[in-house]
Amino acid sequence: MALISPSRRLRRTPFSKGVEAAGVKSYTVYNRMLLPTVFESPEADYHHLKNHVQIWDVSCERQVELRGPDAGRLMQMLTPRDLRRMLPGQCYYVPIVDETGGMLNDPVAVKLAEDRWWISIADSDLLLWVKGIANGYRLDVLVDEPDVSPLAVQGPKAEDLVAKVFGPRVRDIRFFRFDWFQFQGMDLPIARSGYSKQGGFEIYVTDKRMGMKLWDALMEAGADMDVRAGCPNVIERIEGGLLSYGNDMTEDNTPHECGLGRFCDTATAIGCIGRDALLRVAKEGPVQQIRPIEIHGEKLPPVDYAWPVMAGTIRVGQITSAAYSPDFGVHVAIGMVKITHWDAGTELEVNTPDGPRKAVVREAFWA
Ligand code: THG
Repeated sequence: MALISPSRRLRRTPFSKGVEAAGVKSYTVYNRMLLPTVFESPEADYHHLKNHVQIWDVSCERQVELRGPDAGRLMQMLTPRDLRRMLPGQCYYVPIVDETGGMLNDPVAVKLAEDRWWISIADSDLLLWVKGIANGYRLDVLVDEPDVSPLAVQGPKAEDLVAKVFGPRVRDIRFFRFDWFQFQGMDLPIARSGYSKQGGFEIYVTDKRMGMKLWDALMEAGADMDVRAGCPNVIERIEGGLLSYGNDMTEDNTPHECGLGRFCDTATAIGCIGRDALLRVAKEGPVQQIRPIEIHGEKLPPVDYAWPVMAGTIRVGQITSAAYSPDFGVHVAIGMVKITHWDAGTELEVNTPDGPRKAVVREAFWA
């Protein structure tokens, strides 16, 4: 592929210098920002992530901040997940839907205080939707994108590394909770979360001028742990069943089709936009749903269009993410499959750019 032309529209991050010094080999664009995708190779990065610890520049997980007396009310209007029991210090994975129940984003909501929230967004222009709702309903809330850039520390040695820099109190942070820490005068929320199944933390860096100071401090503290720059790894995240908005689902899909029905409390999420539409799909159930799929044969190229999934001559779904997994010895994939063919064990065929391949619906790759 050709190189990408830098410009002001394609935002660099507070950690871009560190990423470049570490020898980043490729980027993607996410929320109009650079997101590294490969350092050594997808396979080498994968093995390293599963055995050691990596520092990820995930600044592209931009925050939509809600601030003011109506912040909580607005947050509940945006998601069908019931937020009534959510406390400051908690993070929730929340589907965000439009008035038809179509997925607009699948962010992590971070409750900083009753009147202050961050929505840590996936790749869609959610800020515009949220500003539109806030203004259309005349809510008493400020909505903007603050100077906040998440830096993730992921891998089995992540806790030891983050504790070395921020102290042993990080060990007490539970999954999808955060606590506040200081770094050179900056107040930072650190959450136990991240876009991998290897465990780790996300540090929400609240002053871009401090980005490289923190990057360097983590690299230095991790020198004896084989710390490396890394990034969300396509193989590991498919094995883990982590969805990618814009790839695995779009505004054409309901949360139930995405397997996110467990994050929808349509009966109790009063005031949520799209609730009526979701009440209907929750009752009837989806007729297609996301499934883990294994694909056999020689190594395939990255998925840059939906690969048709066939049962004989009938199209019964599509593959939206796939990568060869060294640990499983097959391609692990994520696809949307019709109800008639979605049971684990169902044998199918995928029309890949390299021709037809045998495939099997799986229960999960990750236990
Ligand atoms: N962290 C933060 N912001 C993000 C992401 C993140 N924004 C973009 C993108 N990732 C949003 N999408 C996801 C998808 C999956 C998860 C988090 C964000 C995730 N899922 C876990 C799972 O499915 O096993 C846990 C879900 C749960 O049980 O609550 O972590 O990664 N800050």
